[in-house]
Amino acid sequence: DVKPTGGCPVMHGGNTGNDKPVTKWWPNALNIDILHQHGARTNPMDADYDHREAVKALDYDAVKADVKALMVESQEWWPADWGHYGGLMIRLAWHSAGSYRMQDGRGGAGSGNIRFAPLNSWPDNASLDKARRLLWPAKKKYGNALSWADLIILAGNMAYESMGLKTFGFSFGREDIWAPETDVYWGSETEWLAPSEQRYGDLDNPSTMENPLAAVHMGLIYVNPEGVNGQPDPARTALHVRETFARMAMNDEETAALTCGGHTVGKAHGGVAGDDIGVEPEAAALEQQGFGWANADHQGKAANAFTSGIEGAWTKEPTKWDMGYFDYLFNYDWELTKSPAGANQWAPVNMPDDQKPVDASNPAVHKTPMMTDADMAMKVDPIYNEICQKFMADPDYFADTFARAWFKLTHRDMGPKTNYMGNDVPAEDLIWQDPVPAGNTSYDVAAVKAKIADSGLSASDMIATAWDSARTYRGSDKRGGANGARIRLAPQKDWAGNEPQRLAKVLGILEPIAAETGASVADVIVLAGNVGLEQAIKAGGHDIAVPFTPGRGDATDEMTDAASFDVLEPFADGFRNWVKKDYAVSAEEMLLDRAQLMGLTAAEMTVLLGGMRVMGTNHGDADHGVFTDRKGQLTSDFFVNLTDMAYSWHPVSDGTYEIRDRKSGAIKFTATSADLVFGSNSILRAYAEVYAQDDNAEKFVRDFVAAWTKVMNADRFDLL
Ligand code: HEB
Repeated sequence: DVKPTGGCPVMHGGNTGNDKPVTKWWPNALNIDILHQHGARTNPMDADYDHREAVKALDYDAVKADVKALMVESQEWWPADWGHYGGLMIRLAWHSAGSYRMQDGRGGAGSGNIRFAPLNSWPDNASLDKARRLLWPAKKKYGNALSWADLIILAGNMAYESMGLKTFGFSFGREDIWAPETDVYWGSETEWLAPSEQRYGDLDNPSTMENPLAAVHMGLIYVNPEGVNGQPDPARTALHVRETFARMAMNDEETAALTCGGHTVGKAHGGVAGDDIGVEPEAAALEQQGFGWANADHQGKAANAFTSGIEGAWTKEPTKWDMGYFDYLFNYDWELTKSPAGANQWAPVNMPDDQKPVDASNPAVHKTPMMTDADMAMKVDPIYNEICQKFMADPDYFADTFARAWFKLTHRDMGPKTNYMGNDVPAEDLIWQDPVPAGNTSYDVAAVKAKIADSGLSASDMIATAWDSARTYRGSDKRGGANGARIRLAPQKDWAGNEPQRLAKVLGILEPIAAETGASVADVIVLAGNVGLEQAIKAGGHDIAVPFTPGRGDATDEMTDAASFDVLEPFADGFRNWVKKDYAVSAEEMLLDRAQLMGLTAAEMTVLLGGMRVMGTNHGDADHGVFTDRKGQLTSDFFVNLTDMAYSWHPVSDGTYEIRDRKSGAIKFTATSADLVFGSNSILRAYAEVYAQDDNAEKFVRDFVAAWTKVMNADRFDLL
């Protein structure tokens, strides 16, 4: 009779907690799991569930009416300020969208990630758990077709509509995830709201904030409302507002519009001591049922809620879209004070009682309004001040600028307009949508292929160019990709990763073919890649066709916000064995990051990399990782040689490796870490073995073609 040891009467067979992942012993191992999130195992929908089809069946007007109605249905368990949940819902939508950062496109409202850790428990998201619970009846009623991601943004829009702003538009179509995102780097701090120094090179130079982060502290959406590290100084805060908003793609005017228009409604909550606000949702006791920040002193009164610790409204009528924010900010002097909860905030000097807003629970009492340090920045900073003057002189201009910036904020990560759904989709093309005109589909694909094959271009030139044109795609905000052929425009045509000289040569041959045949350049680039690939497949002794779907369009310079494409520049491309320069992050980590953004699985990443190597598509035609004696043929040689014990592997001084014949000691191949990681990492090695096996030589080619086609079509939302 075997008894469990350790005194515990119950066997702990499963590793059911979160504190001891099996890989914790090797913190430097690659986190391959980021490639396998959100699959069929987490998604509870039927296997054939098609979210876009479901959304099409939604009664948009009924949903909007219901969401609008609930704004003013105050619930006793969390009463609405002034009987209107608008402010709270707008903050929910803003914080949901505001985690977006343009450097890697991660974060943002597109996936409903605010339901999960860590975002659901960030200190900055206090009380937003209540907002989502208030929306539950609408979610419950409309079901699958109304994703949380859509509902949260829609609630922000309906809040504004209900308070008198004409919004610019709304799109349905965001699809929810069902587990926390594990790929997003939110910072390395181990403490909430750790001092900002931990993520800046120099706190006085906001551009030194660690990339791709876009918030001044761990657990905040943007800046500290009390000032840099909590020290009030509006001029200094302004510089950080500018940087954090720029990192989410907002210019000065958009930033001022959003801040002023955001704080035109609602209030901050800190009228009671915050000592027992309670723990965040992920840490809360079972009986809290997913709520955090329990607010023990709340006593069912709106005015007793504690959220940020700052207290007060920004305007006289906080449930109305009006010019009240500017009236207060610019018609009064403001002095530094403390909220009842002890937070730094600004108070108006000599504001008569009857000019003040009333208490959120008791209309008989007037309450002093406030400005945060970030609001004061709108007045103190000369650039923001000038923009505010323009807004004050022209309220319609302010409303329109705000509405457009709000639409951009809440839709920026949805990709091209073809993804938009519903009856409020704006007709206007917006430059940040990276518009691409519809392409021709009625040309003779076989004839174009024949012309390409006769053009004299090498297979490797064609494959590399198609790859370069497609590899910019990132699922995080659905930007980049081959559609539009922006590889022939600035800035992409000059990126070092695109080998500008060779690119110009290849385009000089492909562009006339497009002009002659009526195919878009974008299609011809991809088709040429397919032609090259089919040649390499044939040379390798297989007969497998590469699928192609015509219809890509060609964007122009006018359709391209060139500066906003800088963030899509690859600093490394493991698939073409290239790094722009030496980085603190390893080549294999950059490869993994890119593969995740492209939406590849580990097997797809593996098969693509191994296939690209032997076809001779390395950047600059470098030899590293070309583990074959028959370069140019699509074979599984990379994996066969990688796993062959006839060789030994040796680091050399420049950070590369030599692969030597064990017996003779002769150097057979050279490699980078982005090659050898497929032999050293136990998970990647498992995939490498699959493709090295004798029985999988043909599967290798099939899988390569499937993964290649996935990359070429990653941005073909027009086919959905
Ligand atoms: Fe905001 C609220 C801060 C931006 C919208 N804000 C709030 C608060 C704070 C803040 C502190 C309070 C909370 C509580 O409840 O307590 N913000 C802030 C900052 C910034 C901002 C710092 C940067 C500058 N906002 C913003 C934006 C927006 C907003 C952009 C939109 C658009 N907010 C908002 C609202 C509110 C707030 C609506 C209210 C809420 C309620 O009512 O509940």
